[in-house]
Amino acid sequence: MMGDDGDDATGVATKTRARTQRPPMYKVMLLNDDYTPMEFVVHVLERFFAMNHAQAFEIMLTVHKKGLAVVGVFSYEIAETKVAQVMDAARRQQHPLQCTMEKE
Ligand code: TYC
Repeated sequence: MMGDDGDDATGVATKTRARTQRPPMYKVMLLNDDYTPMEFVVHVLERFFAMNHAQAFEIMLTVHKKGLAVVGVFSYEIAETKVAQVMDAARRQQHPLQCTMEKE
């Protein structure tokens, strides 16, 4: 019979194996702007992305110099939550900081 690990019409034995599906992952990115204080960005990275001060400072500087940086990769729901937390904190402090997500 044709199909999984059978002979196909050419007589060549073929095998197909069900592969484990991994859930799609999403990059969470921070965007640079001219107004959000550096200390606020560092604080956000420490608070919502579990970074220590040195890591947070380094990523903040990368965003500042390059325009954006990936700050983490998460499942859809976690990524959505992180973006919402950052955008909420920025809005409450009236900073224009932007955070977005993109499928990996
Ligand atoms: N460019 C900002 C400044 O000079 C700092 C900054 C860094 C803003 C990272 C946003 O995602 C950002 N105050």
